[in-house]
Formats: sequence, structure tokens, C-alpha cells
Amino acid sequence: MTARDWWKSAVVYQVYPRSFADSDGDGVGDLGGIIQRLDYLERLGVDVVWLSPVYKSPMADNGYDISDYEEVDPLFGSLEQLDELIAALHERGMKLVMDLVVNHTSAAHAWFQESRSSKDDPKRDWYWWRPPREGFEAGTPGAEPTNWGSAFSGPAWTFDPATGEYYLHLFAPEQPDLNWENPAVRQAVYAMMNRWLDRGVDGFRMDVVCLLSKVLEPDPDGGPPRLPDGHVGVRDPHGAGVIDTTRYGDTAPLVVNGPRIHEFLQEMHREVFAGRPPGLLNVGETPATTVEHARLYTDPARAEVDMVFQFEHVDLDSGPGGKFDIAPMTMLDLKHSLNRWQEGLAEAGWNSLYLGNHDQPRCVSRFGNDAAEHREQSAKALATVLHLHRGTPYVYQGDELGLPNVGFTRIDQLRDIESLNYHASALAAGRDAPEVIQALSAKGRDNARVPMPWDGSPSGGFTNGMPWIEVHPLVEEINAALQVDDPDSVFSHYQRLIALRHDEPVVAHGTFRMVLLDDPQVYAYVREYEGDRLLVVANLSDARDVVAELSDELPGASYDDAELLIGSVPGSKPTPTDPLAPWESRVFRLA
Ligand code: TEU
Repeated sequence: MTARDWWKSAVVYQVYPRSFADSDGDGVGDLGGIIQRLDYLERLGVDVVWLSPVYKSPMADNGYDISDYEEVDPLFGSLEQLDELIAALHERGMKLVMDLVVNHTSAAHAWFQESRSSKDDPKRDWYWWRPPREGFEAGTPGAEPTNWGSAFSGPAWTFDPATGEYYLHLFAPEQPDLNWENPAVRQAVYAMMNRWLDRGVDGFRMDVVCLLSKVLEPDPDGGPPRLPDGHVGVRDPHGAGVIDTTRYGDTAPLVVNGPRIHEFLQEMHREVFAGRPPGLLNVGETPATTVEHARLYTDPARAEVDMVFQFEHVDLDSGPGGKFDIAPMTMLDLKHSLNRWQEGLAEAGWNSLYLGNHDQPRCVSRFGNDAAEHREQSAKALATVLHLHRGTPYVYQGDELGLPNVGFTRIDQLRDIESLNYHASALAAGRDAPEVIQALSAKGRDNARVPMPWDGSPSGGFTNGMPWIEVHPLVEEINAALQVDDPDSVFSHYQRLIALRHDEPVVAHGTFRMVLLDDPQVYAYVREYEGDRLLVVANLSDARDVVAELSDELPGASYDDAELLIGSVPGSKPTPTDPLAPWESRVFRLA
């Protein structure tokens, strides 16, 4: 393994700083709280911390709307504390990857304030400004320059009376899209990235990086290039909450994996990473991307990014109306989807492996079974299946404890702009309020954003103040204090999986072959490397005594002397073909 691909045997832990640990009692997590909890992360065994944004921000989207890329928001602390966190992680042999949002800034960013000040401002072309659609009165419905919808409900354009033009925002109006066609924008971003790397940061998680390049058409009248309308009546595979597909066009074909995206990322690699020593990581978040593009993004010969977060498996339960139009999903759907990506990037490229993050509901509720009887076992089974795939695993804070969804029942419990906007738009569109609340409760991002439960006290040990969002209702029975010393806990199971990746090269470098591909209950696969063979077998169902019919799949394999490396049922020493309990998972070394 060259030092350049060190991340193949690494595990990344995502910290959502607002909800991780509060050190100053204001009810919001901060850098001081993270520094106080580094022993916990080191004990878990993770190698990298991915830190969601802590930059200066009005917090319209909890920091994914950045108003100063080189200042820490006082809510989270100071630049000095960030330097302290970097040093403390490096002392422990760990790394810090910063979340970076450069598809858009906050509307409060100085760049946007200058850009909006006048049509002649030198920064006017740093963002997407366009006049009202011909034949429509500015500011009236339909006058938007294109029929694109925002991922956070409503149109993707907002009219600015000061200069009589609209500006583009694929997300909230508070998040205007930067114009990456403008080389000055790109160079300003690269310079900022270089200053962060010079400061000791070890890389970036690039927010919605596949959206930077938009499809353009020449303007026959010689004006600025046109952004075309999307096909109406097609669901945005973005998985976003676009409700009115009769009004808004499908933007994904026009903004996802755009015509210059690979050119931009190769330029970013040249300008920021190429000349630096090995040891850095650049991971792209690529919603709605394809295996073909992911191979282009992550093929090391192309020098774009090291790996990507694809969204196929987290869009499986999205219906025609987007993520809150919940569609049925089976374990087979999940298995086939993940297998497509394992096979797709087997020869070239690299997968980020994840089932949860700050944008997704809790994986044990979504893909497992969060009933008391099955929650722990299913959390362990999902972790086993994910972590031993080929790729780099990402642990989202709290998933290592088996935290389930919150069980929201009221809109006033929610804080997320995506959910609040969807609720308002859905009700305005006539959807049934209880049905909308039910969808938000199942899929809303706040499920993953309630405070990390450190102990069983009323605030879960997260804060001495009033938490910005309610504490998980199960904090007394699900918290770190109960698990870190319990060898049978979900936490300890994650520890063992992470240690196995560190100790066994086959986990990081082995080939992947799914077996029993069409078995509706058993998820099983083989990893092979230099003569070493691992077999993973899991029962991803509530069914009892499920037998994995492996004999035809692994000819010549002798199961009697298979070595159990990690099991999920304390004290049992099963063989690969012994009946599996509900949600039981097993990892074997095959002779
Ligand atoms: O999310 C990108 C994205 O695709 C979102 O629409 C996400 O899929 C959605 O919230 C799930 O339904 C990134 C960040 O991770 C997210 O927190 C930000 O809100 C978004 O970009 C805008 O920066």
C-alpha cells in the first residue's frame, strides 16, 4: 500500500459539531467539546475525523451556508481551538478532514454581497445572475430564468429587486450557487483550500461536488450562456423533496456530473493536492451520480478525488415525489445496490462506505430493525456487512451506539430547513398533515442531529445548558457510558470491525465477491487477498434459524475449521452454515 492510498485501511468518523459535545453550556456542540471527547474516538479506533462545517455562517443550513471560509463561527469556538484540535488529533496519529462547501456560499458571504451590489461589480459573474424569463413580469411565478426546483422546496431562483435579476440557488435562497465557469472563482477556492492544508488540515469532504458544472447553451442573442429548462413531470433523482413535478423541471441531468466537472476536479487536484506529500484525503459527495462517473471521479490515474459518497442506496426508499415520498425497500434492493457499486469500482476507483450521516435517518431504523428485541443485533449486522466491504467505512456519530430514529410526532420538534420547508410546501400543496409528519419522522435529517448521548442523565451528558434540539428519548438506555466497557455492546462490535481492518490486509485490499445474491435474508460475501479468504455471513431479517446455503457458492471450502473472527451472539462459536438467529452476523477466516 503506497502512502498515497493510506485511506484504504482507514476508518473515518463524522462529527456533526452542533450535536457532538457542548463545552461552554450554550446548548450547542463546539470544538472544545470535541477536544474533550478525543479519548472516546481513539478508543473506538477511528483514524480520521470528518468535521462538518464550523466556519462562520448564519446557520440557515446549520453551517452548509458559509459566510467566511477562513473564520471559525463563534458558536463553535475559535481558530485557535481548531488549531488545538488539529494538533491533538495529530498527536494521537489521527487526521482531520474538513467539510468544504464550494458549490455555493452563504448569501452573507462578502463575495455575494459584492456580486449583488451592482450588475457591473467585478464579482457579478462569481454567481449565476439572469434576467426574468422573457414575457414574464419580474418577481411573478414563472418569471424565473429556468424551471428548476430547489432541493429545499420552492424555485431554485430568487429575484433581487436591487438589480432586477434572479440568482441561482440549488438549495436555499440563503445559499447562492458559485459560478464555477469563472476561473477567478476556482482560483479563489483553490487558494483557500491550500491555506487550510498549510494550516495542518489533512483533506476535505467536498459538499455536492458533482454539482459544480452546469449544462450551458449558447445564447443566440449573444448574451451570457443560457441554463436550459428541465423536463417537466420527471422526478428529480436527486432524492430531494421536490413536490411539484408539474411545475419544476428535472434538474439532475443539467447539474449532476456536468460537462466540465471532471476538468474542474482535475484542475483542483493539480492546484491543491498534486505537489503535496502523501497522507491527504479528498472525498467527494456526489448525490445522484452513477457508477460510470464514480469510476471517472475516483480512478487514481485521473487524479480527481480519492473516493465518493454515492447515493443509490440512500435513494432506494424515495418515491416519485422525492425522499419524503417514501417507497418500499427490501434487503434485496439494498444488497443488489451495494453489490453494483462493489463490482462497478472493483477494477478502478474506490467507494466510501456509509449507511448514515447528518443528512440521513438512522441506519438501524431504516435498514435494520429498531424494535427493542432486534435493535442491537441489527445495528451490529449492518456494521459488519458495511465495514468488511471493499472501500473506506464512515461511521456517523451515534451509529456506533446503535442509535435509532427519534420518533418525532410534531413539527415543532424539528429544526432542519429541509424538513421545515418541505412541511410548509407539502401542506400548501394540500398533502395530509399527519402523513407529512410521518414522512418527516421516518426520513428527516433531524433524526441524526439530536445530541450525542454520552451518559444517561437528562441531557445525555451533551450540555449543561438547554440543548438546541431535544435529546434522544432513549438516552437512558442508549449512551456511550453504558457501552464503552461492555464487550457485547454495539460500540465494542464497531471496535472489533475497525481493528480487523487495521490488522488484516484482506479487508482493505481484498477482492469482493457477493454470494447468495438473490437470497432475501442472507447477506454473504467473500474477500480474498494473497491467499487469505474472509467470509461474511449475516441474516438481515427477523427470521429465526436462517441457513446460508453456501455449499454451491464456495466449492471446496471446508466450513468445519473456519475460524470465527467476529460474531454477534456472545459466547457462541458457530460454523458458517449453522442456523443464524435474527440479525446475527459472523465473520470467518476460511482455511
Ligand atoms: O447534501 C447534499 C444533498 O444532496 C442533500 O440534498 C441531501 O441529499 C439531502 O439533504 C438528503 O435528503 C449536502 C450536505 O450534506 C447537506 O447537509 C446540505 O444541506 C446540502 O449539501 C447543501 O449544502
